[in-house]
Amino acid sequence: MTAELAERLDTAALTATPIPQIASRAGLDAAAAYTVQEQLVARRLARGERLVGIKLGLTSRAKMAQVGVDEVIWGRLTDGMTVADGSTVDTSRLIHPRIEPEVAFLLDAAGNATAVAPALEVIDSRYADFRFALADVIVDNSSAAAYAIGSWRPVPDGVDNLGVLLEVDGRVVQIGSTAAILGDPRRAVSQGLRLAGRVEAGWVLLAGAATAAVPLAKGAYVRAVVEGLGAVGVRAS
Ligand code: 0L1
Ligand code: MG
Repeated sequence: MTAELAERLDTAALTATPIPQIASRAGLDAAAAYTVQEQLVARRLARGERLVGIKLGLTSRAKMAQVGVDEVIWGRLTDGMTVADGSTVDTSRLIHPRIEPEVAFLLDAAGNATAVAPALEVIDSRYADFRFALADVIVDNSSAAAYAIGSWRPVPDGVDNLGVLLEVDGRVVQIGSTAAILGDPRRAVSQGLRLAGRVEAGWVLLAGAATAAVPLAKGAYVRAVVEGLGAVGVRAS
Protein backbone atom coordinates (compact mmCIF):
# COMPACT_ATOMS: atom_id res chain seq x y z
CA MET A 1 0.00 0.00 0.00
CA THR A 2 2.83 2.44 0.84
CA ALA A 3 4.43 1.93 -2.57
CA GLU A 4 1.13 2.76 -4.24
CA LEU A 5 0.87 6.02 -2.26
CA ALA A 6 4.43 6.92 -3.26
CA GLU A 7 3.59 6.27 -6.90
CA ARG A 8 0.49 8.48 -6.73
CA LEU A 9 2.47 11.35 -5.22
CA ASP A 10 5.27 10.92 -7.74
CA THR A 11 2.80 11.04 -10.62
CA ALA A 12 1.10 14.10 -9.10
CA ALA A 13 4.44 15.91 -9.02
CA LEU A 14 5.54 14.75 -12.48
CA THR A 15 2.26 15.79 -14.09
CA ALA A 16 1.60 18.86 -11.87
CA THR A 17 -1.81 17.44 -11.00
CA PRO A 18 -3.13 17.82 -7.44
CA ILE A 19 -4.46 14.76 -5.61
CA PRO A 20 -6.67 14.19 -2.53
CA GLN A 21 -5.14 13.86 0.95
CA ILE A 22 -4.27 10.19 0.51
CA ALA A 23 -2.16 9.56 3.61
CA SER A 24 -4.59 10.86 6.24
CA ARG A 25 -7.44 9.10 4.42
CA ALA A 26 -5.45 5.85 4.63
CA GLY A 27 -4.95 6.41 8.38
CA LEU A 28 -1.13 6.53 8.22
CA ASP A 29 0.76 7.61 11.32
CA ALA A 30 3.92 9.74 11.08
CA ALA A 31 6.30 6.74 11.05
CA ALA A 32 4.45 5.08 8.17
CA ALA A 33 4.30 8.41 6.38
CA TYR A 34 8.10 8.74 6.49
CA THR A 35 8.36 5.28 4.94
CA VAL A 36 6.22 6.48 2.03
CA GLN A 37 8.37 9.62 1.77
CA GLU A 38 11.48 7.44 1.50
CA GLN A 39 9.82 5.38 -1.25
CA LEU A 40 8.76 8.57 -3.06
CA VAL A 41 12.29 9.98 -3.04
CA ALA A 42 13.68 6.55 -4.03
CA ARG A 43 11.72 6.92 -7.27
CA ARG A 44 13.61 10.18 -7.98
CA LEU A 45 16.91 8.48 -7.16
CA ALA A 46 16.03 5.65 -9.55
CA ARG A 47 15.68 8.31 -12.27
CA GLY A 48 19.27 9.42 -11.62
CA GLU A 49 18.93 12.12 -8.96
CA ARG A 50 21.25 12.20 -5.92
CA LEU A 51 20.46 12.90 -2.27
CA VAL A 52 22.18 16.16 -1.33
CA GLY A 53 20.64 17.07 2.00
CA ILE A 54 17.59 17.48 4.17
CA LYS A 55 15.08 20.18 4.93
CA LEU A 56 13.17 20.96 8.07
CA GLY A 57 9.63 22.24 7.70
CA LEU A 58 7.18 24.00 9.96
CA THR A 59 9.95 25.30 12.22
CA SER A 60 8.16 28.58 12.93
CA ARG A 61 4.83 29.46 14.51
CA ALA A 62 3.98 31.44 11.35
CA LYS A 63 4.41 28.39 9.12
CA MET A 64 2.52 26.10 11.49
CA ALA A 65 -0.36 28.58 11.59
CA GLN A 66 -0.26 29.01 7.80
CA VAL A 67 -0.87 25.32 7.14
CA GLY A 68 -2.59 24.19 10.36
CA VAL A 69 -0.03 21.51 11.30
CA ASP A 70 1.66 21.76 14.70
CA GLU A 71 4.84 19.68 14.41
CA VAL A 72 8.33 20.09 12.96
CA ILE A 73 8.75 17.81 9.94
CA TRP A 74 11.59 16.96 7.59
CA GLY A 75 12.15 16.04 3.98
CA ARG A 76 14.85 14.92 1.60
CA LEU A 77 16.64 17.21 -0.88
CA THR A 78 17.96 15.96 -4.22
CA ASP A 79 20.24 17.62 -6.74
CA GLY A 80 17.25 17.80 -9.09
CA MET A 81 15.73 20.41 -6.76
CA THR A 82 18.76 22.71 -6.80
CA VAL A 83 18.55 26.10 -8.53
CA ALA A 84 21.68 28.23 -8.85
CA ASP A 85 21.60 31.64 -7.16
CA GLY A 86 20.28 34.20 -9.66
CA SER A 87 18.88 31.64 -12.09
CA THR A 88 15.44 30.41 -13.03
CA VAL A 89 12.85 28.14 -11.41
CA ASP A 90 10.50 26.51 -13.92
CA THR A 91 7.04 26.92 -12.35
CA SER A 92 5.22 25.32 -15.28
CA ARG A 93 6.02 21.95 -13.67
CA LEU A 94 4.59 22.98 -10.29
CA ILE A 95 0.99 23.03 -9.02
CA HIS A 96 0.73 26.09 -6.75
CA PRO A 97 4.28 27.09 -5.83
CA ARG A 98 5.12 29.25 -2.84
CA ILE A 99 8.49 30.64 -1.83
CA GLU A 100 10.01 31.39 1.56
CA PRO A 101 13.27 32.81 2.95
CA GLU A 102 15.43 30.37 4.88
CA VAL A 103 18.84 29.81 6.39
CA ALA A 104 20.93 26.91 5.05
CA PHE A 105 23.80 25.08 6.76
CA LEU A 106 26.52 22.99 5.17
CA LEU A 107 27.15 19.82 7.19
CA ASP A 108 30.15 17.65 7.90
CA ALA A 109 29.98 13.86 8.33
CA ALA A 110 29.16 14.19 12.04
CA GLY A 111 26.29 16.57 11.35
CA ASN A 112 28.08 19.73 12.48
CA ALA A 113 27.46 22.96 10.59
CA THR A 114 30.62 24.10 8.79
CA ALA A 115 29.10 27.05 6.91
CA VAL A 116 25.90 29.06 6.66
CA ALA A 117 24.14 30.86 3.80
CA PRO A 118 20.89 32.65 2.98
CA ALA A 119 18.47 30.42 1.07
CA LEU A 120 15.15 30.43 -0.75
CA GLU A 121 12.89 27.40 -0.71
CA VAL A 122 10.16 26.82 -3.27
CA ILE A 123 7.48 24.60 -1.80
CA ASP A 124 4.65 22.99 -3.74
CA SER A 125 2.06 20.85 -2.05
CA ARG A 126 0.81 18.08 -4.31
CA TYR A 127 -2.60 18.37 -2.60
CA ALA A 128 -5.51 20.41 -3.85
CA ASP A 129 -5.76 23.87 -2.25
CA PHE A 130 -2.46 23.33 -0.35
CA ARG A 131 -4.53 21.51 2.31
CA PHE A 132 -3.18 18.54 4.23
CA ALA A 133 -2.83 16.89 7.62
CA LEU A 134 0.48 15.86 9.18
CA ALA A 135 0.75 12.44 7.47
CA ASP A 136 -0.14 13.95 4.09
CA VAL A 137 2.59 16.57 4.15
CA ILE A 138 5.18 14.07 5.39
CA VAL A 139 4.54 11.63 2.54
CA ASP A 140 4.68 14.59 0.14
CA ASN A 141 8.35 15.09 1.12
CA SER A 142 7.34 18.09 3.24
CA SER A 143 6.30 19.97 0.09
CA ALA A 144 9.90 20.18 -1.17
CA ALA A 145 10.13 21.40 -4.77
CA ALA A 146 13.25 23.53 -5.33
CA TYR A 147 15.78 25.62 -3.46
CA ALA A 148 18.56 28.13 -4.03
CA ILE A 149 21.47 28.94 -1.75
CA GLY A 150 23.58 32.12 -1.60
CA SER A 151 27.27 32.31 -0.77
CA TRP A 152 28.52 30.11 2.06
CA ARG A 153 30.41 31.72 4.95
CA PRO A 154 31.71 30.49 8.31
CA VAL A 155 28.96 30.29 10.91
CA PRO A 156 29.19 33.49 12.98
CA ASP A 157 28.74 33.45 16.77
CA GLY A 158 25.15 34.67 16.72
CA VAL A 159 22.64 33.73 14.01
CA ASP A 160 19.68 33.68 16.37
CA ASN A 161 18.18 37.11 15.65
CA LEU A 162 19.19 38.26 12.18
CA GLY A 163 16.74 40.39 10.19
CA VAL A 164 15.23 38.70 7.13
CA LEU A 165 13.57 40.36 4.13
CA LEU A 166 11.68 38.65 1.33
CA GLU A 167 11.42 40.81 -1.79
CA VAL A 168 9.34 40.23 -4.91
CA ASP A 169 10.35 42.38 -7.89
CA GLY A 170 12.22 44.72 -5.55
CA ARG A 171 9.31 45.20 -3.14
CA VAL A 172 9.54 43.89 0.42
CA VAL A 173 6.66 41.45 0.96
CA GLN A 174 7.73 39.77 4.22
CA ILE A 175 9.89 40.88 7.13
CA GLY A 176 11.09 38.45 9.76
CA SER A 177 13.93 37.27 11.93
CA THR A 178 15.96 34.09 12.07
CA ALA A 179 14.63 33.84 15.65
CA ALA A 180 11.44 32.51 14.06
CA ILE A 181 13.35 29.35 13.10
CA LEU A 182 13.14 27.27 16.29
CA GLY A 183 14.25 30.30 18.32
CA ASP A 184 17.72 29.88 16.75
CA PRO A 185 18.33 28.25 13.35
CA ARG A 186 21.31 26.34 14.77
CA ARG A 187 18.76 24.20 16.62
CA ALA A 188 17.70 22.90 13.22
CA VAL A 189 21.09 21.24 12.84
CA SER A 190 20.68 18.98 15.88
CA GLN A 191 16.98 18.46 15.15
CA GLY A 192 17.74 17.55 11.53
CA LEU A 193 20.28 14.94 12.58
CA ARG A 194 17.85 13.53 15.15
CA LEU A 195 14.93 13.37 12.72
CA ALA A 196 16.80 12.10 9.65
CA GLY A 197 18.98 9.70 11.64
CA ARG A 198 22.00 10.26 9.40
CA VAL A 199 23.68 12.90 7.26
CA GLU A 200 26.65 12.93 4.90
CA ALA A 201 29.59 15.31 4.60
CA GLY A 202 28.70 18.08 2.17
CA TRP A 203 24.96 17.77 2.66
CA VAL A 204 22.85 20.91 2.88
CA LEU A 205 20.36 21.46 5.68
CA LEU A 206 17.52 23.90 5.04
CA ALA A 207 16.70 25.06 8.55
CA GLY A 208 13.19 26.36 7.89
CA ALA A 209 11.45 29.57 6.96
CA ALA A 210 11.86 32.88 8.77
CA THR A 211 8.50 34.18 7.48
CA ALA A 212 5.30 32.83 6.00
CA ALA A 213 5.61 31.61 2.39
CA VAL A 214 4.21 33.73 -0.46
CA PRO A 215 2.82 32.58 -3.82
CA LEU A 216 5.47 32.37 -6.55
CA ALA A 217 4.10 33.90 -9.75
CA LYS A 218 5.57 33.30 -13.19
CA GLY A 219 7.97 36.12 -14.11
CA ALA A 220 8.62 37.25 -10.53
CA TYR A 221 12.16 37.88 -9.31
CA VAL A 222 12.36 36.89 -5.65
CA ARG A 223 15.21 37.74 -3.31
CA ALA A 224 15.88 36.82 0.30
CA VAL A 225 18.19 39.05 2.32
CA VAL A 226 19.49 37.81 5.68
CA GLU A 227 21.30 40.37 7.85
CA GLY A 228 25.03 39.64 7.91
CA LEU A 229 24.70 36.60 5.63
CA GLY A 230 23.93 38.27 2.29
CA ALA A 231 21.26 37.59 -0.30
CA VAL A 232 20.04 34.98 -2.76
CA GLY A 233 17.61 35.36 -5.66
CA VAL A 234 15.66 33.36 -8.24
CA ARG A 235 13.43 34.20 -11.19
CA ALA A 236 10.24 32.22 -11.78
CA SER A 237 9.61 31.22 -15.40
O1 0L1 B 1 9.31 24.04 4.26
C1 0L1 B 1 8.26 24.09 4.90
O2 0L1 B 1 8.16 24.62 6.02
C2 0L1 B 1 7.05 23.47 4.28
C3 0L1 B 1 6.61 22.34 5.07
C4 0L1 B 1 5.31 21.84 4.54
C5 0L1 B 1 4.18 22.76 4.75
C6 0L1 B 1 3.91 23.59 3.55
O3 0L1 B 1 3.79 23.04 2.46
O4 0L1 B 1 3.80 24.82 3.70
MG1 MG C 1 10.77 25.53 3.98
